[in-house]
Amino acid sequence: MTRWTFGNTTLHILQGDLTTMQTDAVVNAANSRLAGGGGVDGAIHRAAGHMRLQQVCQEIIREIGSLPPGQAVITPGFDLHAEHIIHTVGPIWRGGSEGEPEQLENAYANSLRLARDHDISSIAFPAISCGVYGYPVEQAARIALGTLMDSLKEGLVQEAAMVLHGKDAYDAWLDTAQTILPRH
Ligand code: AR6
Repeated sequence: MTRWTFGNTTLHILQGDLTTMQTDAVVNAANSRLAGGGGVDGAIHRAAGHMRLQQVCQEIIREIGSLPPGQAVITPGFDLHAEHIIHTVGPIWRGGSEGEPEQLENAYANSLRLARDHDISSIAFPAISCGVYGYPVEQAARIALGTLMDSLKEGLVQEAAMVLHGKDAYDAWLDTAQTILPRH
C-alpha cells in the first residue's frame, strides 16, 4: 500500500478486494440499469446481499429511468462493512473520442460530491470502466488520480482509496501516481 497526503487528506493506493474495505463508502462500477452484473458489481452485490441491494436499486431506477454514464447514486451497504454504496456508471470504451474521458472524470467527481453531501469521510474506489467496459488502464489511472487529487485538495472527503484487484492495474496506478502526484 502507498499513500499520498494533501494537507490533512489522504489518498491510498492498494491491491485487494473492494468488498472487504472498512471505509464509510465503497463505489460500485455499475451499469445504467443498476441491474447487477459481473466484475466488481457482482462481487459487491454478493457481499452486500443481492436481494436487498437489488430492491433499492430497482426503486431508484423506477424513479430516474436509468443512470447515465458519469452520474452517481447512493444506497445502504447492507451486509458490507461499508455503511454506504455509491453506484456510478463509467463509460464503455469506444476509442476515446466519444466523451469517454469526461464521463470517466465525472464518475469519480460526482461520486466524491455525493460522498461529501452525505458526510462520508472515507471512500474506496475500484478501477471504474477498466474491466468489461474496456477503458485502457494507464489512461483511466491518469483521470482517476487527477480527479481524486483535486477532490482531496478541496476537502470533499478526508480519505480516498483506490483498490486495484489485479497486479497489472495496481502497477499502472502506482506508476501513474509516481508520475503525476506530488512527491511525498
Ligand atoms: N475489488 C476490486 N476491484 C475489482 C473486484 C473487486 N472485488 N472485482 C473486479 N475488480 P468491471 P467496468 C476490478 O468489469 O469495466 C459489470 O458487469 C476489475 O479487475 O467490474 O466498469 C457492471 O454491471 C477491473 O479492474 O467494471 C457493468 O455492466 C475493475 O474492477 C460493467 O461490468 C472494473 O471492472 C461495468 O464494467
